[in-house]
Amino acid sequence: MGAKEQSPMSSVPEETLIVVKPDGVRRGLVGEILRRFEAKGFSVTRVQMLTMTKAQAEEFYSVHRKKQFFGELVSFITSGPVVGMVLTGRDAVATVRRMVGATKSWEAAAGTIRGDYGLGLTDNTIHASDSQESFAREQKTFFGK
Ligand code: 3AN
Repeated sequence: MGAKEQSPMSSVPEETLIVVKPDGVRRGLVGEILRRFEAKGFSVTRVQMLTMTKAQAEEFYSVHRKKQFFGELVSFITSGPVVGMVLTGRDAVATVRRMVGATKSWEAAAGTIRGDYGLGLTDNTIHASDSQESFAREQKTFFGK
């Protein structure tokens, strides 16, 4: 068995971070998003609402610094309050990203959060960490430690 594989009987919990973006908060989707992750079986182990500062947003999205949409992304994520949650459970990073859906909300599969609740790209309702390394950096940036 490879390092990433688990026996069907064992379940080593993993952590990931989701952030309900300003469009999701403005549209009153925090409860529905939280409900989906709890119903799936994840534990919400940390939660906070805040409005990101520009510096915090630039660090949060630092992997996209060179992209042409970086300025738009930072200005959008700082445009209003967001809600961050640490979710803990089996294979959390990959499982949560499947539940979030494709980046382009209009193409995201029905049944995913982006597929069910929006049509946006920059304003695509929710962020989810794409790896354990991203989770570690994003958690520190979001919560301050
Ligand atoms: P995901 O959030 O699905 O992992 P990434 O990591 O490729 O997507 O992009 C990070 C964020 O940047 C996306 N959630 C979206 O808000 C924004 N974004 C991605 N591609 C574009 C683009 N071409 N134009 C504007 N914003 C974009």
